[in-house]
Amino acid sequence: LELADALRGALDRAEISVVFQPIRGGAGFADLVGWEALARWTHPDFGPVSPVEFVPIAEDTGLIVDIGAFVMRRAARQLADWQRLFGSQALHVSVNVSSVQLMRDDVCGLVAGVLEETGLEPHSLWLEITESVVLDRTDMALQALVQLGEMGVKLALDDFGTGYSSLSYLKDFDLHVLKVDRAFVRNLAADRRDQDLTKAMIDVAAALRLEGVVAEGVEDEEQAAFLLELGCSMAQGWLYGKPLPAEEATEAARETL
Ligand code: G
Ligand code: G
Ligand code: MN
Ligand code: NA
Repeated sequence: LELADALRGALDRAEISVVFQPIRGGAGFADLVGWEALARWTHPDFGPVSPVEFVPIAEDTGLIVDIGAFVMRRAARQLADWQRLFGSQALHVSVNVSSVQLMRDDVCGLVAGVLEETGLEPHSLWLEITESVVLDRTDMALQALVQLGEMGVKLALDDFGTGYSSLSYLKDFDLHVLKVDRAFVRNLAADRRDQDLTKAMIDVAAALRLEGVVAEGVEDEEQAAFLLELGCSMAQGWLYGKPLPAEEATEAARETL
């Protein structure tokens, strides 16, 4: 309750910031292909509050609408800077979108405005949605996803394989990317079942002719080697970089690009 009150003024007090974690692709996952934008909240008294704690509060209170719009705008502007700096239109930014935003806000209008304002190509913007979004199956959320797909932004299914896994929703709108949850990556080198399940998810993506699969939570070379062997196209995790403020993420990117 205390947190909910504190969160209410957090945007206005500039306590919310955005950090960026690199996503790698290509042979040996050697290429930087983009970043995931992640919200951070630092309260003057409580210190850093994890999004695991404040995102649900933001969703319950509706504050996620403004916070989500802030993160999207901040991420898109940063990507436009990076595309210019590194001379590559192929770099993307991936932004988490809550089901509450899809149900309560005009996300299509927000995205259209942000694209216009930054001049980014629609395919440079990835929106990460969770299975719960799709499973809510409200007409409005699904309609928004269809419309966003038509606008040319890329839709990525986050935390794939956890939650209520049903494949039926994969036919309701155009999905472009699957993100394999780090629960499957953690013991990949040792656990045969995690290998089989990860392979199955990669095969689902191939069968649906999706553009790629991002494995999350990649922490060591052994996991990366298994993922490459299984045909995974992209990877994200501490092995390649932690989520960092834009300036530090820029420095880290210089070393890769
Ligand atoms: O940043 P961290 O790795 O701790 O993220 C924890 C969780 O919070 C993840 O599930 C992530 O998707 C979620 N999260 C982080 N930033 C945002 C955001 O801007 N919007 C939404 N909806 N979720 C976010
Ligand atoms: O659900 P989502 O994928 O949006 O959440 C990303 C979360 O995963 C963030 O909280 C981020 O800090 C965390 N994360 C990113 N890379 C790693 C990693 O290699 N290992 C672990 N344990 N967590 C990671
Ligand atoms: Mn995510
Ligand atoms: Na995830």
